[in-house]
Amino acid sequence: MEKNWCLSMPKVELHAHLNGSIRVSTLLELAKSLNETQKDAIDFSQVEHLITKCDLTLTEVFQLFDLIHNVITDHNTVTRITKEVIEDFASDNVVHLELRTTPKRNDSIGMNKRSYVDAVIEGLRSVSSVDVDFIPKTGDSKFLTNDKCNGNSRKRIIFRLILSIDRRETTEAAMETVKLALEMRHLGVVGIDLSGNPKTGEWTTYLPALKFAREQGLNVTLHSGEIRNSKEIKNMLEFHPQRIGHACYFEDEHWRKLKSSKIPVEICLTSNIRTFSVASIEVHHFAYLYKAKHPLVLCTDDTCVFNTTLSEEYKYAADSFGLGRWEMFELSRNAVEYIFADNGVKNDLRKYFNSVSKNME
Ligand code: 6MZ
Repeated sequence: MEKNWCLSMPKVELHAHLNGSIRVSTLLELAKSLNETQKDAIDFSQVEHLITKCDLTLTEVFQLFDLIHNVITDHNTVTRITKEVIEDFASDNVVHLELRTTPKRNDSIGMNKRSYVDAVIEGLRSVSSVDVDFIPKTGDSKFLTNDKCNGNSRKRIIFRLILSIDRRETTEAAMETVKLALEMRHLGVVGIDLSGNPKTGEWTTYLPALKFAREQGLNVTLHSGEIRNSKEIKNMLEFHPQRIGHACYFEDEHWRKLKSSKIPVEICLTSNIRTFSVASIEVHHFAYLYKAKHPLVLCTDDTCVFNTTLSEEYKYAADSFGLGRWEMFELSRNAVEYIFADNGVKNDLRKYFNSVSKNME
């Protein structure tokens, strides 16, 4: 499959972590300058080493996240990386982006979860090269399909935010994130994600916050089965989230339950292969779920950490599983059905995909 064709196809990104999607050049620039001003604050050679390493174990991935978090510590930097990440996804022809991030505290500079998310919102407000729609409106949205807005030349992207609970957090911290998401719904926060090192923490710790999120009408997506943990996968499926991320170590009983519940799966091919969560692309569960017509969506996970783009993920799928242009386009178009939004936004996206479909065969 030609790279340029995958680039030109409109795409929907539903599983991307903000700090894992930082521009490589920005990460290196910030790490270098931190290393120059405070030598002990960061090991620059370690950042360079991990960022250029082809395959990273999950342990190394989480070491890299710790290094990234050592660099992204203040509001201005959070704002900057958000702006750049949105611009990068828009350049890749992503027309709907649900970005997720873990609200963080940094007491030394007065950062709390709320001010962290405010800095993210500031970042998306500051994007100027692309038109960004992030305030949910009731009724029909015509953001992508209304040609009168700005002529045809400027790119447009619908942006929504998902707040992540890190598996290192306590029940109280998880609850604080859910309450924050509820307060910020009018600013485009649409859901809650559970992520973080899968070797850390217990399902029961986050369950009260996840239940509360769902009771209050927030969408929930869970990282599930990145490592072998049969009991947790079972519990997660019983919780019935709106979407599931990864699903690598699912066993027969989990597949049965997943398929009967029709929970859409966010598939991150490069991430799964690079972290050895799936032994090889030939045995990746994408093929199994695709053949079964189970709802799924291709995603990047962390464009910086895994050195990928959504176009490259589509090309990887097409080349690995022998799919043609029309099948790729349909895969991309179907993702619209799994976004965390009401019919107003979905209809806009459906119409948009229909309008470009004739160029996609
Ligand atoms: C689990 C992951 C992840 O939230 O600081 N994260 N959690 N599995 C993965 N697959 C490799 N990739 C990213 O973005 C970085 C954070 O996202 C989660 C981790 O908690 C990581 O610290 P934010 O913007």
